Amino acid sequence: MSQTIFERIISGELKANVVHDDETSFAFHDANPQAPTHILVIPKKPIPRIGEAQPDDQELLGHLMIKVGEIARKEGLAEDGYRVVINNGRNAGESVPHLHIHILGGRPMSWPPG
Ligand code: DGP
Repeated sequence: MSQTIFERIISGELKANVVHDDETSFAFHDANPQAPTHILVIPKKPIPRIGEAQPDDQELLGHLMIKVGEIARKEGLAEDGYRVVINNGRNAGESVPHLHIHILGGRPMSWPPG
């Protein structure tokens, strides 16, 4: 299967504004930001979407969620708050088939989402 855009960002083939890089996870600013701060946290392992994660991925998923909190704190979002979003599939508007966790912050947000 051909590589997704996010695999090409992880490998360095495509440029991104990277905010985090470790053995199993990676994070960078979204190219089409929906808030003053909009960061994507992804696993290096190409899990297509959260609904296809497997029991073996439990530790990795926990790691990603811990990174979400760390990155949000580092980016100065913790005090005012931020939103964490995972779009899964067509109805949710998923556009890249590589699991990604959106961190959105820097402005108040409405609920329910559109
Ligand atoms: P989603 O709709 O949940 O699949 O979000 C995919 C996000 O990925 C979307 O907000 C825009 C972002 N994105 C797509 N292509 C690129 C890219 O080449 N670079 C960066 N930094 N972000 C991208």
